[in-house]
Amino acid sequence: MTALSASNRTTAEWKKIDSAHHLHPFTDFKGLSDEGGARLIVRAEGPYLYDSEGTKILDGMAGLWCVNVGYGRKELAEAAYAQMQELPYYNTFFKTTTMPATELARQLVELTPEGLNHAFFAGSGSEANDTVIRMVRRYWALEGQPQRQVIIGRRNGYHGSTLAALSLGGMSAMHTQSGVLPGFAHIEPPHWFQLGYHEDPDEFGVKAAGWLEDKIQEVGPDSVAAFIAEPIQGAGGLVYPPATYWAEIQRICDKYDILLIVDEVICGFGRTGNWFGSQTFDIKPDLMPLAKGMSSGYQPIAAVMVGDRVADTLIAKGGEFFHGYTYSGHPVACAVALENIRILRDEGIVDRVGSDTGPYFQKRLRELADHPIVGEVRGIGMIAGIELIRDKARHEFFNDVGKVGTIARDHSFAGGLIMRAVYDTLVLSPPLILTHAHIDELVEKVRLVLDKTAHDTGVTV
Ligand code: PXG
Repeated sequence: MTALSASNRTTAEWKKIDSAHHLHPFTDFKGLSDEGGARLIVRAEGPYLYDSEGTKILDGMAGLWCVNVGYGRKELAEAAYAQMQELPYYNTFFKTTTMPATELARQLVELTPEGLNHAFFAGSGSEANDTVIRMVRRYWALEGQPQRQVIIGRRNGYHGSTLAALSLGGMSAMHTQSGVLPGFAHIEPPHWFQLGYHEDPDEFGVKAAGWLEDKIQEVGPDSVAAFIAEPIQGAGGLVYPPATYWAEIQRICDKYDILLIVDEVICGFGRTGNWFGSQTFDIKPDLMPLAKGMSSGYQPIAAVMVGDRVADTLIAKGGEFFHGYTYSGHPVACAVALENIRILRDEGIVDRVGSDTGPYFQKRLRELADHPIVGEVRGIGMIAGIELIRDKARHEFFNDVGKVGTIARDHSFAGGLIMRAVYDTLVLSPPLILTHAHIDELVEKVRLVLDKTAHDTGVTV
């Protein structure tokens, strides 16, 4: 077998072929092609990526919030190789199972909060969330309340890109392009810095949770099936909930008897310093979609953890559930997820994010808060947002929202650090294996990015 990297195509040739034939996700096709095509990533090790020009890049996003154990873990490759040789594929439909799927379900039940005793497998976070919608609707139909159809999500919430998942989510650009399916409603996220800056954060948290109650009243309590949210809103700009928010959300869901779906696709598998964000914020989900860090991105795999309330009904009253994917419980993906969980646990990675590297990462990033264009630094564990602002004293944001974020993002890429910009918030979600030295390197790079961005926007540093 010859690796493609051994081919003698030049970088320019790769880029040309890619531009000619490859449509990239969330990309302006023509814009990318006009810029000369995509950057070619050829290998990676630990928290570093290398492009075809040999440039070493610190990956502050762990791929797309997913490579929790870092790159180059041979054990994961070996787990895939061993499973491929023994049984590369068999499905879990038609009364069959495989050992990796069964064992992974068992371990996920053990790891996740109490009461989530069943797993349904999927291939991506989007598929997991489509599964969630199917389960919620089926649950209410079986409970004799089929009119409970509406699932409430949050503006800028991200739950995936299929038509159903984007409807669940609150990304207006996606809604405008594709339309929204019936049966979905959205409330504002608890974004204190933008929506409640002049209020006490705890009071704002209660108020923001109250928007759920308002929406339930508006839709009609008998029509609402569930509420979905990420513990920390990730792709929507790192919205960190005030301390009072989640307890109040839980109380409102209980009061109206609606299901609580906690999307752990980003927060799961150690990112917040616990195995799940639900543990960090003391939430009791009825349904919990998982993906990304479940295999550290080494294989596409996702799951929905199903709480007893829903599972008991689906099992006892449901008969056949007409839902599933060819790759539900794919044995190779499950074998890799199992080995990934072993690494996260046995190497103490999750524990370290909770007690050592996570607090250090947050402390060092907060040193940037005194920078003239930094309005707020927020986050926990290995997830953080740095919101840029034009005038701190007056709490005035930049006019053309997103422009300054993009300038910063471009400086970051040029300086060898992958950092996302969501509007004017810089987002970091690095591999969980960062050492203190890696964190120091990252923070230095971010400081340089801020200085250059301030310079470009005319703010004196
Ligand atoms: N839920 C959450 C919370 C996510 O962040 C999904 C579901 C969907 O997962 P899949 O595997 O279908 O992509 C996600 C995905 C970004 C970015 O630019 C974020 C995601 C995906 C792609 C890009 O921040 N999150």
